[in-house]
Amino acid sequence: MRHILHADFDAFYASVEQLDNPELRDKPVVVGGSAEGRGVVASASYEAREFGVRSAMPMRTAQRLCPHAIRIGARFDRYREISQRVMSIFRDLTPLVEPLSLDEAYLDVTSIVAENRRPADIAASLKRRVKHELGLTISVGVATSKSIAKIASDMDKPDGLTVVAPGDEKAFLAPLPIRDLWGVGPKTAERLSSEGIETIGDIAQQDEDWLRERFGKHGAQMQKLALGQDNSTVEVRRETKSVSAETTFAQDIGEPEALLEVVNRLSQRVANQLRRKQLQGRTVKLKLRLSDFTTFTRQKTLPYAVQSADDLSQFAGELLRAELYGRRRFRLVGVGVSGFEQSEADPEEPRQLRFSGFG
Ligand code: DCP
Ligand code: MG
Ligand code: MG
Repeated sequence: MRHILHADFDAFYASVEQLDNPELRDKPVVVGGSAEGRGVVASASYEAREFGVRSAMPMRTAQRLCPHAIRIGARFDRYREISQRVMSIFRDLTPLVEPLSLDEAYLDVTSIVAENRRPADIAASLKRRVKHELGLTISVGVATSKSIAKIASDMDKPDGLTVVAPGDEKAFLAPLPIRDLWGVGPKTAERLSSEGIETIGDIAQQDEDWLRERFGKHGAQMQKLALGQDNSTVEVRRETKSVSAETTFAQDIGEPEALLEVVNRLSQRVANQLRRKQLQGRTVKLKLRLSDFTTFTRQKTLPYAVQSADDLSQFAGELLRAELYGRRRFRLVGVGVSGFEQSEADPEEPRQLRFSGFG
């Protein structure tokens, strides 16, 4: 049996702002873009939530619901810094940490439980340590699987600690709405609802063939989860050291324009990945394979880090041009980036604390 924790900061961005500026404590705070700029709420303090303000809501709506809320532009560098600190506290407890986003992670504490410590005590002491060292609260769910731990961490926010004891999984899940189940999106929830299935318990009780007919493999999977059967393991992600994309051609290519076009397309793909991972790198790499299968790379290290497709295709393109001589033809082209620095905050967002009351 596994013992898994899911830990998630309460009102992460908003709480960090309240931590850094005591004047904001106990006040409704929303972090996100301005109403004038059609911004949305990224995070709302629990004080703001009392007025119905929620994440992903247009800032304009938040402003209407809670006119005295204080809006602050996001400071991603600061949130990333806190995130790194909390992840290192988690890793102090166990190396088996799987971050899901800046503010949450799964922890596999099975081996610690084996040392005769109760899962609930492990979770409580983790919460204390985070509070003590970072001044912020996390909510923690404790269960025998990832999917249930995640649901549990959300049950008693903020500053929650919810333990689902071994054997209680099915009963814990039964009354919950189906959309709480892992992998059930709004569409599936709607289809299930139209068939009269509203709770996770309803799925657990359904005939498996009935679910399979309507939802295929996903139906069977949903039922397993609904029954509390989830064997997925905590995946320790290695730090990304490089990001790349490559393509092999059906027929070797020698034409410079066609090759540069491929480099552009690959640069676009790499840039998208970098943006998603919030990375930018100083070393641009080009990988080439000739028609005789000789494979080699060329790289260039820049004085500054790049992320955009334009920059990548420019530098990878330069590397490529230097290789286009004779009658060389290529089987494969790849573009990659390494030498990471964390990317700057979104330029749309002000980097400094900015206060603007709504009134
Ligand atoms: N976030 C965002 N846009 C969203 C949801 C979240 O930018 N639609 C950002 C801001 C959040 C952070 O991610 O602070 C963490 O997301 P959570 O879903 O964990 O939300 P919070 O931590 O803000 O609140 P909760 O107490 O519900 O966890
Ligand atoms: Mg959170
Ligand atoms: Mg979260």
